Amino acid sequence: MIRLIFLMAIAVIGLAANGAELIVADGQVRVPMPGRTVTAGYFTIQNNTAETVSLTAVKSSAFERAELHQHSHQDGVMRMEQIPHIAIEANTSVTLQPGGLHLMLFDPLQPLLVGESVNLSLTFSNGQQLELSMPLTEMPRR
Ligand SMILES: [Cu+2]
Repeated sequence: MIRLIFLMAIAVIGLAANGAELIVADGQVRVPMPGRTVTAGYFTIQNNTAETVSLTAVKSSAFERAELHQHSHQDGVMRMEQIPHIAIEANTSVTLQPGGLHLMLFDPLQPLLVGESVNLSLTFSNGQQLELSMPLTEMPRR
């Protein structure tokens, strides 16, 4: 029994150490335009592990649905499409930003106000899950 507890302790320490190897920074979620129910989220993922890790799923209790999207140019038209995952190669970072990779959020389940924040749960291909809080920011005017 003592041996089992010892092994479990090692497993927990292992997970904790692993937890520092994927870092999400500079997160923000835009407040939707008035009357709109779709918005976008942006952040940077730093992969400090020795292997490629993919972001495979995102959930938020503040939205009905979240999808990973990318922008592409087709025949001079800017389009966006859903992608199954975002891969971050070993010791690199990937930034989700306007005009590029982004998080698409659908159908808010709560009032969204600039300055408040929403929670996001990010699931990665290595089994790691990150629970994050990201500030709500104003949609830039065009
Ligand atoms: Cu999109």
